[in-house]
Amino acid sequence: MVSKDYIELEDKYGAHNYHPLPVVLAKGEGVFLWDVEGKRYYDFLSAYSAVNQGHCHPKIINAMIEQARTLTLTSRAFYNNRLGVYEKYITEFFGYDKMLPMNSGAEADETALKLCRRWAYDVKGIKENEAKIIVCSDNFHGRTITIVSMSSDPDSFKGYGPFTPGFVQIPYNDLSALEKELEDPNVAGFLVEPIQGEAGVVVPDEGYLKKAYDMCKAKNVLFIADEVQTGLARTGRMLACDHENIKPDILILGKALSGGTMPISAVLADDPIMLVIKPGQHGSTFGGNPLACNVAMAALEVLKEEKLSENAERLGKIFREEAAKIPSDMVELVRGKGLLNAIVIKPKNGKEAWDVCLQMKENGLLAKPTHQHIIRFAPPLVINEEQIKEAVQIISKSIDEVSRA
Ligand code: IF1
Repeated sequence: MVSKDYIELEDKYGAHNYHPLPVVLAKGEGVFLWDVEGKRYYDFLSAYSAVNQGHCHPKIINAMIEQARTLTLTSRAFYNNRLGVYEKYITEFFGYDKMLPMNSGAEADETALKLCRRWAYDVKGIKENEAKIIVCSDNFHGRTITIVSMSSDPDSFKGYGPFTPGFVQIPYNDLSALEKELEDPNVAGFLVEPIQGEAGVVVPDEGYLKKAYDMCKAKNVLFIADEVQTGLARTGRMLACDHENIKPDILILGKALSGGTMPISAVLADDPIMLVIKPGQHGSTFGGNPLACNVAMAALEVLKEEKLSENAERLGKIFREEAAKIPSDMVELVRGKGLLNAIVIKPKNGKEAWDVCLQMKENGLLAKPTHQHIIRFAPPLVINEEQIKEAVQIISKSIDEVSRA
C-alpha cells in the first residue's frame, strides 16, 4: 500500500474531524519522521508538543516495554507498586504536596476546574453553584463540552450547546480586565495558558503572568496554569511559569509527560487544594496506571538528563534569529519562546500558510498552520544547532518557492 491508499482508508472508515496534511507517516526517531514511501522529514510539530524528548526515545520506550511485560493496569480499586513512587517523584520534581493522575490534557483541565470549584465551596466559602472561573478569549484547553463552554472559537463550541455556566472570558494579556473581574467575590480561579498555543503562539507581555498571579493572590483566587503545551521544557524553562518565577496554585501537565508514547496527564497542587476531593469524588479507569507511572518517570528524567529546557532556550533564540532573516514579503513576523515558535505568513497571490506547509512537506519538513495565517514551529527539544539551521533553510526555500508560484 502507498500513501494514497492509507488516506483513502481514513477517508472511508474514519470520522472526518481533522484535515491532515497529505502525508502518511510510518516511522519516527528523534527529530525525524519517515512516510510510507521512506521519505524523511523534520518533525516541526512534535504532535503539538507531546514529543519533546524526540520520537521513540529509547529510555522511555524501554521503561514502557519493561512495565508492559509486568503489570499495565490495576485500576485505583487497589494499590500498585508504581503509583506512589511516581507521585513522590513528580511532586518533588515540581515542588507540590500532591498529584492527581489523569490521561488526556482535557481530563486534567476538567480535574483542575473541579478542584477549583470544590475549593471555592469548601475552603473559600463561596455559595454552592455560584463559583466563577475567569478564562481568556482565544484559549485552548481541550475539547470536552465544559471546556468548549469556555472557548471563544466557534470551531470549538458551535453546535455543542447547551454550555456549562460559570466562566467569565477576558482578553488575554489584559491586566485591567482581570482586575475588574477579580472584584467579584464569587470568582474562585483564573485559568490561563502561559503562552497561548492554538491562538498562534501568543506570548504575553513580560510580567503579565506575575502581575496576574499577584492580583489573584490578593483576592484569594486560585491561579491555574495550563502547561499542557508550554510545560516540560518546551519554552526554554521546565515550566513556562518559571520564566516569571511564579508557582501556580494548580499546575496542569500532559502531552510530553509521556514523551508522546501514550496519554498521560497530571494535576499538581498543595494539600489545602488537593484534599478537597475525597475518596470516590473523582477518578478515571486508567488514571495512574502502572504503565503510565513508569513511562512518565522516564519521560521526566530525560528532560533533566538531556538538559532539554536549556537546549530549547538556546536553539529557540537561534531559530528566531535565523527565521527573522528570511528575505520574503510573505513573512510578517516571527515570535515565540524557547522552541515554541510561529511565523505569521502574509498571503500573496492567493497563496497562504497552508501552501507554505505543503511546500515544506515537499522539501522535507512537517509543520501545520494553527489558524489561517500562522504556522507553528515546534520541533522535538533534542534537535541540534545544525539541524535547526538546516530547517530554517528549508522554511526559507519553501516560502520563496511559494511566493514565486
Ligand atoms: C486537537 C490545538 C494545540 C492544549 C492545551 C489542553 C489541551 C491541549 C494548552 C488538551 C491540546 C492539542 C489538541 C489537538 C491539537 C492540539 C492543539 F490545536 F487543538 F489547540 F496543541 F494547540 N491544554 N492541544 O494545547 O489536551 O486532551 O488533547 O490531550 O484537539 O486538535 P488533550
